[in-house]
Amino acid sequence: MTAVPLVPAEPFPFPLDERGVALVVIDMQRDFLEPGGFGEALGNEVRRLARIVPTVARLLALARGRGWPVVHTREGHLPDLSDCPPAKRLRGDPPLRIGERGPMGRLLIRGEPGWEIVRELAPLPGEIVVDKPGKGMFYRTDLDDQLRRLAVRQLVFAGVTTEVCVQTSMREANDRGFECLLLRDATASYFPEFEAATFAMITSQGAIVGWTTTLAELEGALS
Ligand code: TIU
Repeated sequence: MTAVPLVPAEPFPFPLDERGVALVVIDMQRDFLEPGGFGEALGNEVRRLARIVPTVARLLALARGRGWPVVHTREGHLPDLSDCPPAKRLRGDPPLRIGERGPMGRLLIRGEPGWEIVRELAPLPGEIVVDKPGKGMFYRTDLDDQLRRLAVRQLVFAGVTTEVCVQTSMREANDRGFECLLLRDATASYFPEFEAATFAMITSQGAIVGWTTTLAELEGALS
């Protein structure tokens, strides 16, 4: 048995096995981070999300340097909206709903400028890019098969937003048997109180959904 590093974490240290870990970066798209996108159309003040970009960039560099598989997700819909149910499309102001035209193209539509991942965090060739129509990264995607082919058992999570697509994806991953570690300083919500609530929820009851840590603690454990 090879000893695995213990990452200081809540609610207790996370035994990180680099033979089966992947990094997952959720939805770091212009539509959520920049003014004029889908996040703002829903009535949110978007600027606090961009503050995590340098931390996520450092995390990506760490994962790439250590040879971990890297997964990027993008939330978005087909131009004809056939994959967007009314329960989702009817949110927000009518002129600013999914599929309507904004300053970065049609809101949350695949291929539009606003749907792109921010330049600083662009996927590299060979990395897994998952296009998802929902909040969870496994809903109507082949990610489960891709991760199993790579013998991935543990997932390190970053991205936005903490209580929507990140938490949903962590819960889906937990049900599928993956151990999940969320980096508190590499995720963000439009609502700071929801970040704290999410961290408390997922780590409660002995890591019922997963663990949380910081990038510095992860880097320290691996150095
Ligand atoms: N609205 C919100 O907080 N999030 C989303 O709609 N998608 C993601 O979290 N990616």
